[in-house]
Amino acid sequence: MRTQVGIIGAGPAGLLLARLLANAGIDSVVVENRSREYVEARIRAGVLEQQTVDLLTEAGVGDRLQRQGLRHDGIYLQWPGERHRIDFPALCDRSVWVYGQTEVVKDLVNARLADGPLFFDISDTAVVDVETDRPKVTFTDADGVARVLECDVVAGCDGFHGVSRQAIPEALRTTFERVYPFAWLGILADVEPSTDELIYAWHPDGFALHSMRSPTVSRLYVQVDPSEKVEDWSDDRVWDALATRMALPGWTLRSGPVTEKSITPMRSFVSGPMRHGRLFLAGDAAHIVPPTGAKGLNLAVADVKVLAEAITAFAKEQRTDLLDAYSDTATRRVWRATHFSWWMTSMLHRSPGSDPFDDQLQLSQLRYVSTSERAAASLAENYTGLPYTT
Ligand code: FAS
Ligand code: PHB
Repeated sequence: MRTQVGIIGAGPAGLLLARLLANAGIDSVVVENRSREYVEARIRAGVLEQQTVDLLTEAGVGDRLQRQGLRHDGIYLQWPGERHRIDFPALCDRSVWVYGQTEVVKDLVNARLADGPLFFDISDTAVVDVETDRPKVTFTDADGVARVLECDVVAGCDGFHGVSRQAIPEALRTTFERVYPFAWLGILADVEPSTDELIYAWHPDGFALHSMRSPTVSRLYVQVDPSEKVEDWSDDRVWDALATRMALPGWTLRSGPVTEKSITPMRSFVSGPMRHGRLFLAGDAAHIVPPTGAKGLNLAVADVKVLAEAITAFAKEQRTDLLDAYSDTATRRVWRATHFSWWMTSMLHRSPGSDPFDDQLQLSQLRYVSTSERAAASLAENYTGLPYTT
């Protein structure tokens, strides 16, 4: 088979790249090792930056998002006895939108199936000849047929556990990693959210987050030890921990049937460069942020916006300057999101071995961000998404 761009991975990065390229009249083939049902059901991110919403809308995949997405003009920061709102429009004239990644992926899969080939359930994926001008993606398709996809460019959008990053010789790769001594246990529950906007709560027992997916579905998280297992946490234990950690006089946490429960480890990870020859990495294939800053999905979108523009300039005008600049351009934003996500995580989570001095530092930071307009504006502009040009 032959195409202009071979895309590995049908997550947000791979699917959005395929859409942006199709809109530019550039052919691509997307290959994915999971089923359609699996990728569309994978519970992940929930918060979209305004510019992510704008990009999806401009790309023609934002209709349902515009109808069902929930615009949020702020978040609450909480610590025992106090809850403060960070007012995004007042501080940085931007908002965010709550719309589950599962829904983004469904919208993008539907668009992709109309635009071009999308192979689900493949296996044995490999990237070869990336140092030549005829790189290839080899794989076995769902029918067990060995395939060779010849491309002009390969986009590695296959996430943290994919094969693309490994196709860059280890001697040429630099990785930075911080594994946090805690994880998030997340639940989906069929219950009306107990808040209009997200609550990020610091508590001596550990962090808690109240998010949501719709007016009838809540999404909540509690900080747990990374060694804990989902079966260690009954629904009642989760609800008790959430109620304790987000307690506030006059406020009640509504509970309801838990429909999904999972534990996500927390790490910061950056791998560079994000390009080797004709192979370009985007999204979690190149970087992972802890979800505290709601950056993961939005960072994947930002990578793909830059990469789509670079590939289009190459395909249409034989320009290589944007391709050559891609890794540096994308990595600059990756580090800004990595720092912000680390900062939000460090401010809100008690680590094992935290002492009263650590607690006071975190509480002082929370009070400062909640009461200083300048400090709050810094959080607001990062959380809602700095302009793509920075
Ligand atoms: P993805 O991992 O989404 O997609 C990669 C795709 O490549 C997958 O479909 C995978 O099946 C496929 N693939 C992998 N190996 C392959 C191979 N060899 N051949 C073919 N295909 C292959 N972000 C937030 O902002 N907020 C959150 O709350 C949040 N929660 C998360 C919870 C979990 C458990 C995880 C893992 C991530 C979470 N994230 C969150 C981050 C997440 O949203 C990612 O940033 C986002 O999915 C990045 O999208 P992609 O780069 O497309 O990677
Ligand atoms: C979510 O709704 O899943 C969510 C929201 C904000 C975060 C992380 C996760 O920071």
